[in-house]
Amino acid sequence: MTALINSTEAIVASTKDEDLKRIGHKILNQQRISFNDGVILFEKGSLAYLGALANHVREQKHGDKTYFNRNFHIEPTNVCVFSCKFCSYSRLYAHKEEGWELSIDQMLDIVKSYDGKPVTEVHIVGGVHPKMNLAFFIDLLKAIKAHRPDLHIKGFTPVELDYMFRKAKVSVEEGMRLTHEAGLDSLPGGGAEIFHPDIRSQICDDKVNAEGWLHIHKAAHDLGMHSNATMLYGHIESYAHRIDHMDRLRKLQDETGGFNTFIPLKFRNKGNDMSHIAESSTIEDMKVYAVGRLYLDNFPHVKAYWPMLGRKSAQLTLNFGVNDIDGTIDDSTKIYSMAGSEEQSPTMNTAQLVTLIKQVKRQPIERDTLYNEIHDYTNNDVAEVELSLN
Ligand code: V47
Ligand code: SF4
Repeated sequence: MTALINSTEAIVASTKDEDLKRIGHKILNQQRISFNDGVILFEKGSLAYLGALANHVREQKHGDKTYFNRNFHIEPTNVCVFSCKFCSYSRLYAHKEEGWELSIDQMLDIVKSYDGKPVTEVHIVGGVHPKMNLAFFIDLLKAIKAHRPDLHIKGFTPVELDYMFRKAKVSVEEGMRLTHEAGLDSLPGGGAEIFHPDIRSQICDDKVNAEGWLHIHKAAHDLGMHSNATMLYGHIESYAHRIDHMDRLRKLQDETGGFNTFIPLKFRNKGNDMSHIAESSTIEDMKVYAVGRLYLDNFPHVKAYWPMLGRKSAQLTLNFGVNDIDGTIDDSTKIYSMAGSEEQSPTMNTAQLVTLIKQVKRQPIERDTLYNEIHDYTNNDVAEVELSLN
């Protein structure tokens, strides 16, 4: 690793661009980069330069450790009162017969289907159904916890929570307290999209705004809960909009320290109202991960969500700042396969994921939601990994 750090110093020293050199020195000296620095990195940073810096920071924080978590998803419904232009998944209430809506018993059956399996987390997220209210979700949370108390429930974006709290006429703080007491352990990162109103008004005009999203995460952090943050990139946003998004996250993280993970989400263009927009290149994808790692100096983890990005690109991100790959165990979420991800059947078992990480000489570590290490697979071969699952 020392050789790598020295080689990063050499790359910074040899760059001809004075701005990039200045920013590179800041990063090597562990100084925070500014808003303008972030924009400059996007504008002028080559893939090699950004990759070297992001990998340097990644290895300083985590060495070769690459985390994954065994979880499963529940999508209560794809019926949604909102109409985000990038969404390929939702059905309006008026067409609800084209969608699905699960009862509490049906969702509990999904949880029960994992009985005896070594999953540590359930991720619950879906559309905003006008009839699924706060009381319904409180009953769901209680039912899951009664059945399997050790299962960490990561659920509901501020889009869903804002709607259910407003309908139930409770404040954000009260709503978060009620859901937390019922069993909600942490919040996933969805619904963030791009915070800046100039973009948000064009792609998801009618759902919770940036302030509302951040308020709900802050209320969760104030209760001691942790959460993630996503950024939907690669559509109509500019570099400055991306940095503005990260800047708002960085500021809240300075205040609360409650975010675990930043998850850039690549916009996929199939079957939605933004299909005319070309998808970003793999080079651009890697740059987003790298700048995310460099700008969000107070976020411990950066995650690639492979069902959306594809396996090979996810592997590549491990050299561009990423230290976490999400998605194992029948992770059959529909949101990406419906939006045109190449992963039409997004399932990968633990042995496959471990192999994927080892192929690029990183250290596969199973974690729980809060990044407690469960098992280091470095010295297990694939056959042993498979055996350990039986
Ligand atoms: O908020 C919707 C995105 C998100 C498209 O916290 C799209 O661990 C690309 O947030 N192209 C939901 N993206 C998923 C999500 C998530 C996923 C995995 C892990 C975690 C976590 C969170 O999906 C939405 C939206 O930003 N999305 N449509 C699309 N066409
Ligand atoms: Fe509804 Fe979420 Fe789709 Fe927006 S992204 S339409 S809030 S399901």
